Amino acid sequence: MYERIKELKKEKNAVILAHNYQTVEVQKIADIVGDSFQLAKIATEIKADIILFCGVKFMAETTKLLSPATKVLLSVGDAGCPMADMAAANDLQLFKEKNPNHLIVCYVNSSIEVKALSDVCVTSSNAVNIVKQLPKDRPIMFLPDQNLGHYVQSKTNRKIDLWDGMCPIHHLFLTVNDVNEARKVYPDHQIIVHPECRPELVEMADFVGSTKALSDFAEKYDKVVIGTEIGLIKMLQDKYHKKSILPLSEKAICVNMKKTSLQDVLNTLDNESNEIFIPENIAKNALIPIQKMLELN
Ligand code: CIZ
Ligand code: SF4
Repeated sequence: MYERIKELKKEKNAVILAHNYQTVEVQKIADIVGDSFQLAKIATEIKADIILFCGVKFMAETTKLLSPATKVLLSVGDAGCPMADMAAANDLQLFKEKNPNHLIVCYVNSSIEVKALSDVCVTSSNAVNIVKQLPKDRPIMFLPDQNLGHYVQSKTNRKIDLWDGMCPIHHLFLTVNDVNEARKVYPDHQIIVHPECRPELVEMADFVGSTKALSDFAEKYDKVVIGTEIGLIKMLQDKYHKKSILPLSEKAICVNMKKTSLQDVLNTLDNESNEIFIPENIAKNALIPIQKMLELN
């Protein structure tokens, strides 16, 4: 299958991008593996006719926004993000009507319609840095992730209103008990977690960061327990055979991220299916918060 996919890639002048949470076998066929924004940005520098994004929908949409002339395909048509679905554009519109003075900060894990209503977009890598630069006299609404919003608030001393959303994987399947247990069993390991985890768990960790920051950390240390989606941990275990890299919990599996198989990669590329289309008026407005992020980053 690898050979067939490679042939198709050449034939169609296609590039395959895979998110850090994809399975190792899918990451191995990808040209580039990274976090969603890293990948969307790299995509603008690639000269390809087709970009096949192995991940979830909002990631392929961000890529399409930044590379509008390229055909962007999503590896599996119904791979979505439950957290992104927790912020509906019409609810945000209502909030804006009632709170016209608020600056709307959206996490990149949001729908394209929500982005189109936001002032600035952030990722888990740059959220703190960007919020620090926002005008101090405006209140902030952060959505959809209450946990990342809470983390940003703790690092910036800004009063932030938090949307009632969260990532079920990080919020429900990574617990304070898991940290207590890991400290007991692996006292010589660093415990590092993603800011989508609950605040009480974030406070207990030795380091908090995006998937990119967690990977960079694991490059420097030989013994780490990582609290995030299992795909990143499997990727790092595969890369650093000799290190002790352990998951904080084996239960933190994002079903949507795991929908993509090698067969899907092959079929999607072969049939050029699951193409991402963004209506022009939405694309125009959704690009504004993304460009603002690039400018402030
Ligand atoms: O932006 C991404 O790729 C996500 C979802 C998380 C991260 O920390 O990289
Ligand atoms: Fe969405 Fe959480 Fe899955 Fe990331 S891990 S795609 S935030 S549900």
